[in-house]
Amino acid sequence: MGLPNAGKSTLLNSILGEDLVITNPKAQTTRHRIKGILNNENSQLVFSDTPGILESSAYKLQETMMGAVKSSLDDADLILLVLDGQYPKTEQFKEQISSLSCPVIVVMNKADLVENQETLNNHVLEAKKALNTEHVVVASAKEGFNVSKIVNKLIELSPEHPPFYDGDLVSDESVRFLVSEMIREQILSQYKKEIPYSVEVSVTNYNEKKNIDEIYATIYVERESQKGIVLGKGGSAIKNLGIFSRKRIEDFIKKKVFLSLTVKVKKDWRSDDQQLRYFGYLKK
Ligand SMILES: Nc1nc2c(ncn2[C@@H]2O[C@H](COP(=O)(O)OP(=O)(O)OP(=O)(O)O)[C@@H](O)[C@H]2O)c(=O)[nH]1
Ligand SMILES: [Mg+2]
Repeated sequence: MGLPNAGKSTLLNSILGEDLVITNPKAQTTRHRIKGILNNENSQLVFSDTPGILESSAYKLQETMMGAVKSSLDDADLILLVLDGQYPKTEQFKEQISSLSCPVIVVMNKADLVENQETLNNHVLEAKKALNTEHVVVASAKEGFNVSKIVNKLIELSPEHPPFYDGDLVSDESVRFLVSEMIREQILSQYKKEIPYSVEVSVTNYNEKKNIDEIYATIYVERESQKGIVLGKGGSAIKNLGIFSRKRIEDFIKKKVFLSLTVKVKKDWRSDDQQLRYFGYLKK
């Protein structure tokens, strides 16, 4: 758990050694609870990546995102609280952390961006005191610094239990879902202002062929004007989006991809229960 942009998803990818979940400098990148599984010789850790905690919700979508945080916390044996080491805002979590019954490990992330060692040391001391925990690890998810230390701590503090998942599975999410997220990741990178927040992506068809996977996806926007922006002049923006998305997906599935993107308007989908259910944000 942590605030938007603290580096939760980057940390999960670094732990897994794979770009499973999407990351971006824009806040509110993660919208769902997404599981990632780390299998070691004698252990299995099941992580839930969660959306960043918001103080208030302007859209129904954000309410469902906070529901995903809550369900993850309710299920967890251990909590990893990821803080931005530059501005840890420890006090903000004091009450919530004290109400949890499971152990909490605090990750003082983005250590590479904190220039002064003394500042970092002070942030660690403050976190230990405010959150009443000995488990504070200074780390950089982006550079992989101290990531194995976090994993070792998690294994040490985890309860013993038979594995939940078989073998080498890295996630129980469908490839369709992961692919739609990767397209959304490229939208976050390539479009400005409200576009990334107004967009949802859904894979409508996935045909696995011998040497190539054919993927058809629809990008939903809230208004007609946004459709024009996503397409760009003469379709130039969506063409670019297709190129970068295809590359991202190919790197992940390690196979050639044919990708076709369509844009549709679903008016005000972020505030509409029926649409949110359709996109998997609300239980059926
Ligand atoms: N320099 C530096 N950047 C980092 C580090 N960890 C994450 N970042 C960057 O911080 C930004 C946010 O990272 P995310 O992993 O998407 O953050 P998040 O907490 O999952 O954000 P939400 O999903 O919006 O809640 C990205 O641009 C990352 O590259 C780090 O240790 N050092
Ligand atoms: Mg995230």
